[in-house]
Amino acid sequence: SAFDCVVLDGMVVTAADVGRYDIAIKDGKIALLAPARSLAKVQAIRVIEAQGAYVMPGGVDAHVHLSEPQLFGKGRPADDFSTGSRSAIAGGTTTIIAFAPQDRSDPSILNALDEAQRKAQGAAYCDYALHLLISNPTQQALGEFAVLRERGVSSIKIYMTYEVLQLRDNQILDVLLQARKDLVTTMIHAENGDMLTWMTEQLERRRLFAPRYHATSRPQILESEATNRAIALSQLVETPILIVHVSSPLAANNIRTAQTSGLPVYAETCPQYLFLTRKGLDQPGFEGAKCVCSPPPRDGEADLESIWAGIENGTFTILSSDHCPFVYDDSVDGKKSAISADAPLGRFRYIPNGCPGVETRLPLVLSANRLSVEKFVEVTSTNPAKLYGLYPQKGALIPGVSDADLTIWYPPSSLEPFPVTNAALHHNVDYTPYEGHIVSQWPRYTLLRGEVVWDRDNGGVVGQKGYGQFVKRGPSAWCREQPEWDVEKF
Ligand code: DUC
Ligand code: ZN
Ligand code: ZN
Ligand code: ZN
Repeated sequence: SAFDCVVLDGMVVTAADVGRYDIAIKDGKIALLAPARSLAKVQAIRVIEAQGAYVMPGGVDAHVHLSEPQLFGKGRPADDFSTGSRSAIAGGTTTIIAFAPQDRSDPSILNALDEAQRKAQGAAYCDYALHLLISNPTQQALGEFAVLRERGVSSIKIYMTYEVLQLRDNQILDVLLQARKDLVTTMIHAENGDMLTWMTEQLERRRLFAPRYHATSRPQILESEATNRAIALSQLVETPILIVHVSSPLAANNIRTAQTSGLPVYAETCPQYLFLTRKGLDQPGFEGAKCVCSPPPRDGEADLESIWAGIENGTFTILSSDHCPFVYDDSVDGKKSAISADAPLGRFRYIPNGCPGVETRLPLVLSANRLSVEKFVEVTSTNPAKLYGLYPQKGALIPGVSDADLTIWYPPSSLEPFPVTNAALHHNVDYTPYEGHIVSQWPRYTLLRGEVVWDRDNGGVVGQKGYGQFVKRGPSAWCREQPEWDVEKF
């Protein structure tokens, strides 16, 4: 047969263009993009009729937590590489980048990488890459950045908060200088950890323990201060940074100002900062725990609006899920771990920080009908691929070059709008913070390297566990080889 698969007459969307095309697939790659209906009669093992439907490069979700040990607080992580990646393909995402967390007592970072690769091996439904999460930047660990690069890991994440993860500014500078040398991209969780500890003490002294005080404990100033400091540190070392999961309009403003002055500062936001507000933390009883993530959902519509605007104006380079799933009801003997007799609504400091979202990311954002479809593809697929060195294998539809990873939607208006329900999702989590949100779009098919792995109307998840492969990454498209950093120029 000439081709393995042809997709006919879709509205093919890339970051640059929308148009009616046929797509032919051979040996897991995009083989041809041809005028609509011109491939209607070619031989193919499978033909997918996509008339009027958006056809996009598969989603790339660059921020997913799977199979990580619980590092602080209480609660039980919910997804492993198998259940998390299954959820990804059901929501149109074909590549995820997950974290390999360094154990703080380990002076090396290579054990973390081995461990994550071992957990993912044979388990994944989608392709995956890894970021190294560094909590102890020893001389040994810094010296291993070159090995990371050889092993296809070109990014790391560090934290400015959480007592067990937080780096001091001098440690951040060490990391950034090494990242500059080895063309590694540094992702920074920017919240001021000391302010958080202090605010938590202030609240607890007043016996204010309920889930809603999670947001009170982390006002925007924690995020905007740390964001400014991260920018200053990267400016000193003259190397790019990426601020992850930005929730605060104040922080977004700081990032925008840095970008306007020409600094290589990139930023990520997430659906929780487009759709959730702190009202979600005010639900009765312990329900508010379902919206506990960090940074927290902000005050109201105006905040959501300014995060949308930041996507439109380019402040945010990427839109990731920060899928960080924990079991809501982790009761043992009828008691949830974050609830005690003296705090019947639970103690916010023990509620693990994070919500699930790898499956709902694309449908929620596309259904909001707020971004142009090109912008949607740019921030959910093309830019994450470029930023993290996966492009143009991922995030593009370039014949002969790109993997045949596709998300094929229903023709617009052909689905009756329906509410998101956790029962219909494919993760291993007992809730979604988006329960009841109305969506009007959902992926009809997801193709990974030419194979249909999700067929919503015919079997659902039809891909095989273990079909997903580890993808080695090169340096970021926005990283440049630079001369040695020179302290004397200051
Ligand atoms: N940071 C993340 O990236 N995910 C969840 C919690 C957090 O603090
Ligand atoms: Zn974080
Ligand atoms: Zn995260
Ligand atoms: Zn809601």
